[in-house]
Amino acid sequence: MHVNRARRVRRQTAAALSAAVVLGGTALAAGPASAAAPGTTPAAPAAAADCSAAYKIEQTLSGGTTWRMCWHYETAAGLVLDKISYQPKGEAAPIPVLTTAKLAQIHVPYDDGSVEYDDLTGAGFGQGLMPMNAAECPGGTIKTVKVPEAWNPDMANVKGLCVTTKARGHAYRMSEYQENGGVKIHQAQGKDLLVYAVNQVGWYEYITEWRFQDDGTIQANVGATGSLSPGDYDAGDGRGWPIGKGARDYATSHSHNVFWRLNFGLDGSPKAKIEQYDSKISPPARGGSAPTNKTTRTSVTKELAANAQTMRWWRVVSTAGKNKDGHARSYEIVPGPQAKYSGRPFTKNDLYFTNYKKCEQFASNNIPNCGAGGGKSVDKWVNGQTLTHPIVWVNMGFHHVARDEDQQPMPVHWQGFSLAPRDVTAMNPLTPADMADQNGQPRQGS
Ligand SMILES: [Cu+2]
Repeated sequence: MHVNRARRVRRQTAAALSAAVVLGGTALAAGPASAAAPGTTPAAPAAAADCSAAYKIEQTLSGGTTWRMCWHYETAAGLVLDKISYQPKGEAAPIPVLTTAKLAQIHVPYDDGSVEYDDLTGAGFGQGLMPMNAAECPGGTIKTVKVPEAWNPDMANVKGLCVTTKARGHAYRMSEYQENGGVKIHQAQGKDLLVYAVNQVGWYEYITEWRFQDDGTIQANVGATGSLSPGDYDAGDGRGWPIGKGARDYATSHSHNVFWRLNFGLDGSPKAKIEQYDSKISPPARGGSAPTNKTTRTSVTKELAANAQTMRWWRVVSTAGKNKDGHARSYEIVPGPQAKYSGRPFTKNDLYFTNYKKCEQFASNNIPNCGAGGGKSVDKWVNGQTLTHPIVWVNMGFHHVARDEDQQPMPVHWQGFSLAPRDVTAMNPLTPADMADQNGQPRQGS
């Protein structure tokens, strides 16, 4: 037997109540679960970000880079980051990067075909915001989040958003050989700003994490932890994995297909261009000593459902700003490791580029009404429109075949992608002052 929706909600509510008790809140027993009926989630995404002090995040990292953003919390989408800007040292003003960045769905189909969930819009993801204690936000601050339309009044205000920093290891290392025969080691240890929240859905707890690196890179990750659903221990070979003694207790395999929605605002403009790059390797030419590789650019001018391929990549290019080398600023989309699930039209592609439409907010089981024939999933929104204000949808699937180590608790498994700055600054934003003259012309060692 699989855990049905009602039971998942009950479990979630029970956990939320016990968490409230831990925090000293008053637990109410009455009916939040009854408010959990599908379709009751409010439709409209929140209006313009409230960026009063409580909703502002600003962090200068050790390399001199400052990230700024606003955050808000939506009933279905959970944590939403707005007006994200990046200001490395040497830039006079913040460089706007993203207008809005958020999760757009976590789709969880089970391998035996018994059930599939849309965790954001159909299973109460946003309602499951979990309180954190100081230990799980090391060195940071935990902000209080107001959960709109909270099913459980005791969980309407949750200390649930961690803002902290973390060492990343080497940002760079370089040996510089001096004329006197010595070696000067240039090295820097990188630092990231981390913003994360934990949402419980059924037996799972999802960590939604955003990392903002001092070198301009943004990473979006979702980590799944908590517990395997005990109601799903009935699969056989090929659909599950035995996690109890011997050939018993087969946990049903399933996928977590996580979608993100990115609304770029590079240099303050929603009008960006999308480019796809592909490389083709050919055998050595006659007389040549090695294979050749030619990289070509394709302008993506119309809505597109795109797929990763070896040596293929995409970037979102600013139409409003250039770096000090005169190159258009851009961010490259770097998918992480993934297992794409081909079972539904909206999971069949790794990326979707759609033209902005306010009602298009969730990759599947979309809540706002896009009108007759408007469609409920992102695949339907790729229908030939010219991209004047592109929205980027990233789909990263993880096929979870359980293992003995998954109990108990289940170790976090991560999936996500990066956005890498490409020509946002004229040089490495962490270049030390004594190498600032090496733009396009590195000094030769002696
Ligand atoms: Cu899983």
